[in-house]
Amino acid sequence: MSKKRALITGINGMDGSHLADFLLEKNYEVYGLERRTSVPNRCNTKHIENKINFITADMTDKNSLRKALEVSNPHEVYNLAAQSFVGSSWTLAEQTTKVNSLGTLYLLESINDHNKEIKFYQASTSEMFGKVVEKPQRETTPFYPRSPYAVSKLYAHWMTKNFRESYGIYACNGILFNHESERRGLEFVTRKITDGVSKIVLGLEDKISLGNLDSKRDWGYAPDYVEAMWLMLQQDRDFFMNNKVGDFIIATGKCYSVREFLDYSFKHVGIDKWENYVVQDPRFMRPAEVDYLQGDASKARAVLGWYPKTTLKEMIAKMVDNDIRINKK
Ligand code: NAP
Ligand code: F7E
Repeated sequence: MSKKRALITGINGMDGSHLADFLLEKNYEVYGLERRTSVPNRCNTKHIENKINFITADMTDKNSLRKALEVSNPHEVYNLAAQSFVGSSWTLAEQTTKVNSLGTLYLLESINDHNKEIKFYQASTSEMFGKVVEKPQRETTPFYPRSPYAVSKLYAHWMTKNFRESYGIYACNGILFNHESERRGLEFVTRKITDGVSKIVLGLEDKISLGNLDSKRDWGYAPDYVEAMWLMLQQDRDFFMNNKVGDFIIATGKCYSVREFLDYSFKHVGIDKWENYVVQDPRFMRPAEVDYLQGDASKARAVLGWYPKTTLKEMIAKMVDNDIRINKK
């Protein structure tokens, strides 16, 4: 039997690279959409570089997406590309909207033109719940986005639903809560902390500068979460369309503050009082904050058989140890 083909946008990002690992393991032919950069940006995919069919395209350039579909002719498309950093979305509101909102529209329209049988995964986000109106958040919880990033993702979320209902496309929204890994970008709070802890323990730095320490997040491990993306696209088409099972919360159900994340990270290297090494800097505060996110993934467990496998402490240990290894060099 010929291999299944998957096209991943944002292949070199954290999730894109973990999903590529996962799909290669399942014997997929993997096509990775990457944007043109002056210096190659394949740190996360270096180890599988020769197994991926890279395609240069850009989410803001519809024609390039159309060509990417022609070249890859995929069975499944995973739309992971985004301006994904909430903190920058106020200064980059227009670019965030072009990539995250219009980019998704262009991709959906191109799929509709190219082949309606393609199964489509959209990277939706818990940020859409923003100023939460219910705890924990479920698929039925109303949205209240609090940043240009969240607003842009809400557009893409509804457009994905709209293409499902208007054109019968198997288009699925994974509403993923925060997930992290050793490949997380350095500006996100978890990696900023694990990288900072590693530098402190190695004597390279003496403090970490952070913003709001009171916000709470439901943090999972990215390699666990890419499995959920794949499972969402493996449902029977008729069952999917008839039961409107298309949107899923993916979360651990557990909620911790940034302070608790600091506590676990420093304790991992034997430091009990993290307060001695952390300073608050207004530069890292946001114009509007999301205070509390906690997801209820019981629908994913019931329909997909998915559940998170890695605990927060296990993930922190992996991230800190990895950063110590990198920063020792
Ligand atoms: P990430 O590491 O920031 O990766 C995003 C990828 O998108 C990068 O590879 C980036 O390319 C690419 N990209 C940005 N602009 C592009 C453009 N104009 N054209 C083509 N590619 C472009 O993000 P992630 O954490 O893996 O997240 C994956 C997706 O899930 C994103 O859509 C994010 O919004 C969403 N999400 C993430 C989380 C989370 O906690 N991680 C939770 C919910 C949803 P470069 O490598 O060139 O920068
Ligand atoms: O912030 C606080 C910050 O930037 C988490 C993205 O993947 O998950 C991510 O968005 C919290 C916020 O992630 C610093 O104010 C304190 O309350 O790590 P973050 P995020 O904004 O939750 C969602 C689900 C996505 O969809 C996004 O793409 O930590 N915080 N001090 C800080 N955050 C950062 N980055 N830096 C600090 O110094």
